[in-house]
Amino acid sequence: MDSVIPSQYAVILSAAKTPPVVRRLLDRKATTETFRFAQDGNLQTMDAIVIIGGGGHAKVVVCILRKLSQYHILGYTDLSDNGDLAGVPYLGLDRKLAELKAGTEKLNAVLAVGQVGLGERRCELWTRLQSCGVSFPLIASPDAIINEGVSAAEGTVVMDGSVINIGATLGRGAIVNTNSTIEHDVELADWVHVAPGATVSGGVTVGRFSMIGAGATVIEGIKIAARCMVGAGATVVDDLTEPGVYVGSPARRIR
Ligand code: JB2
Repeated sequence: MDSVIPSQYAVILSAAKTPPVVRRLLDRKATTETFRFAQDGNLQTMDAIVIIGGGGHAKVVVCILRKLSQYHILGYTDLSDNGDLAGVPYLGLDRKLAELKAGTEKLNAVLAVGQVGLGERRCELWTRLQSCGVSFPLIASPDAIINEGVSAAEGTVVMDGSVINIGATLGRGAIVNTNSTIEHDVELADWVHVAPGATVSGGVTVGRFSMIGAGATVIEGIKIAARCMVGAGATVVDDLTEPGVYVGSPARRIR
């Protein structure tokens, strides 16, 4: 089992007779750093991360981050204080990130404002926050299956139980939500959200900002344009060439 050493203990370590490797770590700007002993007994730093958004999606992201044991979660930002978020404290508004970034070499963030709808809002948020030097790593649940030959851009979040197969490419800020399937050679453009339990079959392309609703199925080879919203449980059997909302089986445009 890994043991986590919060930074306040690192200060105690510095006062004791400290091995050179530990001293090197302590000499770095450590305001947001935490250390842990990995299974091989070596001391490692944990990467500081801030959760953006404090709603339902954020809580699920917190659980995944904890399982990864790689990140020290500093807290979450939101438009207002939603109280304790699965044990994670509220830090303040998004401008808090610039302040935290000033005190550390590297600060990570995860965009955890999921919201059911098109991905424009997440893109706007990312653009604003990235300008203060924050990094958005790929966050992939250890309980997802990501097979060889998959590529994923920064800021993508892959949730528990999802399966992503060979040749799939995931764009920036994509959400591959719980128990969804992204088959071989699928292309998800930036800011796509595949909701829980959806199946995107082999060779499908999904355009920027589009969302595939919970439990929907897209059959193989289909092309979905940008800004399409596929309703929950829909079955997409024809290309969706225009932005719009598509529901039913077979999926038809309703607006
Ligand atoms: O600009 C923002 C901002 N705008 C909204 N900055 C920050 N830091 N936070 C922002 N938010 C916050 O995101 C809202 O104030 C709210 O607390 C949170 C969104 O929470 P909500 O529970 O409404 O949605 P969600 O995105 O966490 O979850 C939805 O989408 C998921 C994919 C839910 O419908 C879930 O059921 C779904 N699985």
